[in-house]
Amino acid sequence: MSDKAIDAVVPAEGWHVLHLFYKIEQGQWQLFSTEEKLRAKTNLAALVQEVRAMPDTQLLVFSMVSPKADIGFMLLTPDLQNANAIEKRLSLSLGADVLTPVFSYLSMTELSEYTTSDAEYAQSLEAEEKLAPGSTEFEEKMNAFRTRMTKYNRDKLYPNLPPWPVFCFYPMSKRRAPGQNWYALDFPERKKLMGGHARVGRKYHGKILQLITGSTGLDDAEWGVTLFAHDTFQVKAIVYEMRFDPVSADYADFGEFYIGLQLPLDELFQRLQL
Ligand code: 76R
Repeated sequence: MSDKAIDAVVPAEGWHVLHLFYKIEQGQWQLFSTEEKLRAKTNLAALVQEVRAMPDTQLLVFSMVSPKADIGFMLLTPDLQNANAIEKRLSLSLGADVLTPVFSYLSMTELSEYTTSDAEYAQSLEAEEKLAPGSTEFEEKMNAFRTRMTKYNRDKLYPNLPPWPVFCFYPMSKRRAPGQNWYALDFPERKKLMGGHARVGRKYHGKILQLITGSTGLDDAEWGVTLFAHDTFQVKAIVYEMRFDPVSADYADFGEFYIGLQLPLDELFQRLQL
C-alpha cells in the first residue's frame, strides 16, 4: 500500500520535529564498490532534495562533532506519517547497515504559555505610559502590539531555520522535586520566572537562534532545545549564563548535548569520508 492512501496525522497547530543522529559504519561502507558508494550518496542527496521540496518541510543535515554521532538530521514537517516515512528512508538511504541510529528525538513546535496578553499590554500602556484607552496613540500601540504578536506566534509554530553553521541540541525537562517543583508553582510565579529567563535570552539576539520544541507525551524529556549560532563561544556562553538564571538553576534537568555543523551535502560527504 502506498503512503498516499493513509490519512495524514497533522497537528491542530504546529509542526512535527524529528532530530535524528547516526553513526556511520565505516567497516560496512568500505565493503561497497566505488559504484555502490556513488549510488548510495546520490540516493541520499536525491532524498534530501525531494524532502526539501515538500510543502512546509525543512530538512537540515549536519556533520556531528565528536564520536557520539557522525551525521545528523533535523526534520520539520506537519504530517507525522510523512515524518515517519522520511525517517525510515533516511535510515536506509546509504544502504543497509551503514547508518546506525544513536539518538533520536520527537517533538513539536509550540506556542509559549508566557507571552504578554492583550490585556496585560493594555494595562502597561495605561500604568507605565499613561495612555488613555481609546486615545489614538493607545489604539495605535495596541494594533502594533497585535501585529507583533501575530508574527511572533507564527514564527514559533512555523519557524524558518537559518543556515547558521553551529547547531546544538539537547533535551530538557523542568524539575519535579520537593521544594523545586516547577509544576507546583502557580502561573504568575512561573510567568515571572520566565520573564527573567527571556531577559537573559534576549541578550543573545542575533547571536543565538533558539527553537524550543515541546515533547511532553512524545519523548523522554519535556522539551528539545535547538540552538543555532555562528560562533561556538555564544553557545557555551548562553548555556552557562542560563545556568545562573533561576528557571535553569532551580528547575531544569538536561539530557545529553549534541553539536553539529551545517554543511552543503557535497562538503558533508567529503567530511564524513564517504
Ligand atoms: O520565545 C521568546 O523569545 C519569549 C521568551 C521565551 C520563552 C517563553 C524564551 C526566550 N524562552 C522561552 C521558553 Mn528559552 N531557552 C531555553 C534554553 O540551557 C538552558 O538553561 C535552557 C535551554 C535556552 C538556551 C533558551 C534560550 N525556553 C523556553 C522553554 C519552555 C518553558 C516552558 O514553557 O515552561 C524552555 C524549555 C526554554 C529553554 N530563550 C529565550 C532562549 C533565548 C535565546 C531566548 C530569547 C529569544 C529572543 O528574544 O531572541
